[in-house]
Amino acid sequence: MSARQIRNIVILTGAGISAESGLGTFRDRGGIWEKFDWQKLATPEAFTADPESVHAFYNARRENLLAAQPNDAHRALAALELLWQAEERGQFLLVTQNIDDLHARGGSNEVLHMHGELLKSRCNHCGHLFEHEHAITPNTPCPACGRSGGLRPHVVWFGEMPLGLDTIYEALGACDLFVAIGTSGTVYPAAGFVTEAKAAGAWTVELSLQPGEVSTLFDERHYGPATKLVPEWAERV
Ligand code: BV8
Repeated sequence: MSARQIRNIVILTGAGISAESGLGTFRDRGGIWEKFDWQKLATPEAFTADPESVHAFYNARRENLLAAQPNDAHRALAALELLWQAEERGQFLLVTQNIDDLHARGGSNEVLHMHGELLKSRCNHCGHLFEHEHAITPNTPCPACGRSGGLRPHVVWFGEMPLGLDTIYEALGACDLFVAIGTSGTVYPAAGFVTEAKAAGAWTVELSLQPGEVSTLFDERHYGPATKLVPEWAERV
């Protein structure tokens, strides 16, 4: 499919795009889920059982994030978004599984965080959703209703429904090009997006350090560090 024919594009990113910004991935050697047990830290049951430890886990990741900077892969996607809109090429949807804000800090205007955002929390008492950089504990009062014990990170835990699925499936159903960047293809429903895109007739591309769990489903695959692969690929689109 020549670049000119591509109108609607859906890009899915995972932890690999932020690895060179110093944020750990999950399943690589020395990854987050090698050091921490996701069943004890990233499920609603874990939060009910031990909110102190869950808050400490996300507070530590939040501190790491505040010290991290976007990289050339984040910036290349931001530039492509601008070009796509300037040339009115068609739909451009950037979906990330990452809870970091490096796409936005890299210049992206629209980012759909399907697994939530680390710099946001919400109150289980009053539903208030707010941005913050400071640490949260079970005793931290809600800035809206003032009650404590109800705040939780605005992230999607295992067993919880991801965010924005309607928007994502609609875009996948109309896309000409689907690109997965720095994701291992192990977590659903994100790992199933390539199948949805193919069903819509889209050309599918995997950019990652190594083949993921659903690599064989992609029409085109390139392996290497995101800061090299993504700018090169964005040049060609
Ligand atoms: C749900 C937020 C109901 C929190 C995360 C079907 C089959 C089997 C299981 C399921 C299924 N459907 C649902 C499930 C259950 C579960 C699931 O998939 N389990 C897995 C483990 C089998 N899914 C859920 O529970 C989901 N919810 O299903 O709700 C539902 C939904 C829809 C419709 C009906 C019902 C919710 C899952 C979300 C959990 N939250 N994160 C937090 O961050 O703490 S998941 C977390 O891991 C990330 O967000 C990400 O999504 C996911 C995968 O990680 P990746 O980003 O891919 O990172 P990973 O480390 O794995 O890979 C990194 C890759 O980068 C590697 O390939 C590496 O080679 C590459 N790389 C490394 N360095 C670089 C690089 N690439 C380029 N450059 C580099 N420098």
